[in-house]
Amino acid sequence: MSEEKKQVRITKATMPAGGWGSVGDVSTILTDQNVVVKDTGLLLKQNKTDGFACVSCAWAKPANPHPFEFCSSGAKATAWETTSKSIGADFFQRYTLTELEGWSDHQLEDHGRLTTPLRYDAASDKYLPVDWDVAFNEIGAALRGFDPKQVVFYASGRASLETSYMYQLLARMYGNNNLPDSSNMCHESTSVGLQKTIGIAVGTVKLSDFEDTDCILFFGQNVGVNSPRMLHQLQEARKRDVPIITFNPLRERGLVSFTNPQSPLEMLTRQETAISTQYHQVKPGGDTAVIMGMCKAIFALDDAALAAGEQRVIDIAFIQEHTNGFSDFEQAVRACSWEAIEREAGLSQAALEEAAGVYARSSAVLGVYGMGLTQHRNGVQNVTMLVNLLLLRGNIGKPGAGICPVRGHSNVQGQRTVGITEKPELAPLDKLKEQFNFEPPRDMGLTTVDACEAIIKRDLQGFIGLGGNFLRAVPETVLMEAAWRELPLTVQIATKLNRNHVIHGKAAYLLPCLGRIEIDRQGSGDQSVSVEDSTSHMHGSRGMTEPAAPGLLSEPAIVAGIAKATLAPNPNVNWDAWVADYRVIRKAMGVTFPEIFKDLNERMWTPGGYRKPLAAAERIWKTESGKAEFTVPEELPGNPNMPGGPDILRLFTIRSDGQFNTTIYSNDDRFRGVHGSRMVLFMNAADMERYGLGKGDVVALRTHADDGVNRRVEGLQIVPYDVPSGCIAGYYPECNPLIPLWHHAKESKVPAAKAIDVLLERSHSVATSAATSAAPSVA
Ligand SMILES: Nc1nc2c(c(=O)[nH]1)N[C@H]1C(S)=C(S)[C@@H](COP(=O)(O)OP(=O)(O)OC[C@H]3O[C@@H](n4cnc5c(=O)[nH]c(N)nc54)[C@H](O)[C@@H]3O)O[C@H]1N2
Ligand SMILES: Nc1nc2c(c(=O)[nH]1)N[C@H]1C(S)=C(S)[C@@H](COP(=O)(O)OP(=O)(O)OC[C@H]3O[C@@H](n4cnc5c(=O)[nH]c(N)nc54)[C@H](O)[C@@H]3O)O[C@H]1N2
Ligand SMILES: [Mo]
Repeated sequence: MSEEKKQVRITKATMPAGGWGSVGDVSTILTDQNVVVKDTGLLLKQNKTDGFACVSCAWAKPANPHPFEFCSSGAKATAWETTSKSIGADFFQRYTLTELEGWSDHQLEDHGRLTTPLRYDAASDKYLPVDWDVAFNEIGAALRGFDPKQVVFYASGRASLETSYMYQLLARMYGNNNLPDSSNMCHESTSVGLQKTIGIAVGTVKLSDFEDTDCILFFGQNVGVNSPRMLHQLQEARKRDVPIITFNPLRERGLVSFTNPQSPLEMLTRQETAISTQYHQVKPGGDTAVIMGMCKAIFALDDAALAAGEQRVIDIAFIQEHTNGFSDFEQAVRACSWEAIEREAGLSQAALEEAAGVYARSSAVLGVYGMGLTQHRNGVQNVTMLVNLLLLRGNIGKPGAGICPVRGHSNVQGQRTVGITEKPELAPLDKLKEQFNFEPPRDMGLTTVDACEAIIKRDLQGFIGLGGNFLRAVPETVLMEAAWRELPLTVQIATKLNRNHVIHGKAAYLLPCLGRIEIDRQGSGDQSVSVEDSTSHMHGSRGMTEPAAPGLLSEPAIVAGIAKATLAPNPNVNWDAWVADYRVIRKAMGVTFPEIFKDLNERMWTPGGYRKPLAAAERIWKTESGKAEFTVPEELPGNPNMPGGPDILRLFTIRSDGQFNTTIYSNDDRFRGVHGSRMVLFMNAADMERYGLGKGDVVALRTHADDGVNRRVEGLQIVPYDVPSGCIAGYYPECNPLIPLWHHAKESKVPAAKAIDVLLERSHSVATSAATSAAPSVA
């Protein structure tokens, strides 16, 4: 293989998560982003009842917060949003959009906040300033000319409950349910799987369950980077000697050990808490097999207990009273061979028995998980398998137990709650009809994958993006980028410039908005907003810093601007009154969703937030049978979900600690010891030897699929890493050109970003740090 230019620097990453490393990291980004030093007091207001809800992850915000209730990831997100760097009309005068296409994700966003509304000018190939009213009127006129079914209203999980409520109403009054959300690429497997089995679409766990639990199972979630504040709960659990059993193909630093950067004593004495008591490096996609194995081991323990006349290991009283489908599930588990389980899980029977033994001895168990379960062809099944495991011992609906999907964007769960959904049955359409006197559309809307299919088929006319970087986050980059340019209209509401703006539709508008941390001044005074966290608690959030520019509008104002210019006037919806005073929006939300949002104006300031009603947490099962459902996995171990072969490697895409999704703060991945480049592949030493590769060698990847599309990513440098043999890891979004659009979860349609079958090839180019980081072609 090629011996080419090396730019990546690989160091030994031995520091614990948290610790001095994270402090250094935070000060670097505060300095780089020129965050005014007096504003760093801002961090003290992060996730506090009288402060602002962090714009990074959705993890729960406690009622009695730590003095510094933020983590290095949250501090970076705050610095990135409150940066004093900004770009205005002069910036866009300097560069054509074709030139900007050559910029990296990092370069585009690093220039700072967008400050002025822009409209694409084809003659100069530039974005030129446009007045807000002109932009709204032109967008409205275009939308009125389109077939409403051919327009998509995407949302990226960050906008507040208030904005999101207005946005879904805009789409429905316009005439569609085309409301895909970033959760379509994320925890949709959770929403589908949990709805089917326990009758609610969200987790059942709250923070106090971490105090009451005596065992935590941790599947496919990188807590040290993606939800670091949860390390406090894990550290406290470890201090009580609670076992934490982790399943993850990579040994992630945050799951190995943690030093609390907010504890002076721990920092000075360099104390570390070991987080995982067992660490099982499962093969990507092997979790259904893992859980099958654990259930099989539990049935064996139960058989032995029965034979010895001892107390049973499964909770038979719970199973009889609360569940349906147990005997079919039991049969399927008993019929499944250990040999098949071991092969698919990549773990031994002994290892799975060890994990099951701890589970069987524990009386209250939490099942925590993330993208490692959901972003697979069998992502929904992975989730329902975890439910099966928990149900076996009654571990849902009692203190210290439950299922805990760790959500991504800070309000992604809340957006679904207020009606941003393509599934009409999940929105209170009758209520909306009565409240606003219009006929809501009843047909199924487009998911993210459906929207991509429609765009590729040239069946879509307009795309409105409430935040996000859709084009960069979705699979099938090459076909998507080509089709995107032919969209008649793209409108992006955003804080920072990204690739989804420089690649644009024929008519294109870029509308800059206030971020959540900024003071939002409207007619009735400074406004607050609300969000929902991963544990279904609602919180108020107040902006604290001066807006990045005087001309910015708030997200509610932009949604209202588009709505007024697009829809026929409706006396029941006074968009202006909503924008003038967000309390009025919250009142309307309370009318639509009385059980959840009644008195939101007062309740949103409850310390620690207030929780929406969750039937399953009370052991009320809103399923068809009225019981919690055991489900038999459709794909038993032994049916791999993609055809394999000796030369095929299974790629899974991961995040570094230098990014928030497609926002790339830096090219360094401190926890994994990689510096200076994201164009890398993490590979097992045995595989490197098999392929004759050395550290830093440059290769290309091609997707193994026989659909006639050539999907390639060039210029990836090899990093030796402790990852199971036959599997490799690469970064998201750089590897997205390798994911076929059809390669998504059944039922939930979440792109299967964690198990892509690829072939390793000689690279045509040296290592790149380039914008697109890929030059694939279509055969
Ligand atoms: N700092 C920071 N915070 C973030 C984000 C960010 O990019 N940066 N993104 C936010 C968003 S939108 C989301 S959804 C969450 C994502 O947070 P996570 O759910 O943690 O998502 P990932 O980091 O993509 O992957 C999680 C882990 O899954 C493991 N994994 C991969 N394949 C498998 C598998 O088959 N089985 C198992 N058991 N494990 C597997 C990977 O090694 C990785 O450690 O984080 C949110 N928070
Ligand atoms: N291969 C692979 N692909 C993946 C994943 C993976 O693990 N692997 N993960 C998937 C997941 S879990 C997700 S959630 C998606 C993420 O997909 P998206 O949510 O679409 O992408 P982000 O990168 O979070 O969006 C970043 C942009 O949001 C805008 N923004 C930031 N703050 C605000 C704000 O306050 N208001 C507005 N209006 N705009 C704002 C900025 O312009 C910024 O450039 O990607 C998915 N794609
Ligand atoms: Mo996500």
